[in-house]
Amino acid sequence: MNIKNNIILAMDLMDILEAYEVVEEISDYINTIKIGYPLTLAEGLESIGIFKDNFDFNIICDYKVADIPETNSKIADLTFNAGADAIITHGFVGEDSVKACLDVASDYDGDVFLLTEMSHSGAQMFLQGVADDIAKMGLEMGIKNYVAPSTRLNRLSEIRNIVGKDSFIISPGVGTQGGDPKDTLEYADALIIGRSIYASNNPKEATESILNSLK
Ligand code: O7M
Repeated sequence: MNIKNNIILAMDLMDILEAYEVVEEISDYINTIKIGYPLTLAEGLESIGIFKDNFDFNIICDYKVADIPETNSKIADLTFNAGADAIITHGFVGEDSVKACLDVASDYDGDVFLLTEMSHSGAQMFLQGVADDIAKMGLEMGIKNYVAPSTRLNRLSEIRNIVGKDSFIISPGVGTQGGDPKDTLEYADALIIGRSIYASNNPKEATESILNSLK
């Protein structure tokens, strides 16, 4: 995926008009947004089409899909049918569930991002222990796109080692959760950034300041 300035806006505002205003303000700097449950549950799957049609952005749907294969297929089908370019799936549910997302994605010529380890501290309780195996499974399945945390660079670096330099890693936890943009890009291909931009008083300046910090 071609991600302008290596920044993905995590659009977790729950009002479509507010979300639209923020995106409009920074649309010179980004071409990719991540839409998750907050906006989708508040405003519907139509949110995807609104950003796709008006900005022609890449839309990554962060539904952290984690169900049995049959249910994953339904979720992925609805998501791509609504205009998404990519869907994010959990890996801990196992190969058959992840494959269900891959199969639907290929029908739509879409992408799947495999979530390995998460950025919050609770991820260390259970998920961290299997994250390397999730990454290895992804590699064996031929998956090219991964999500790994910017809040623990040692873990991000380890996951990069596993998936290799040809894989594409996007990394959340930058800014508000403590991850550093420049350091993260040593290992990741793009940053997922939410509140540091959309909750700022001036999203455009906030984005410019992040871009300056990357120089
Ligand atoms: O920059 P923030 O903290 O406001 O937002 C981070 C976004 O990334 C938000 O949408 C989270 O749901 C998401 N995220 C994490 O913060 N940590 C993770 O481990 C994984 C994700 C994510 O995007 O998963 C795919």
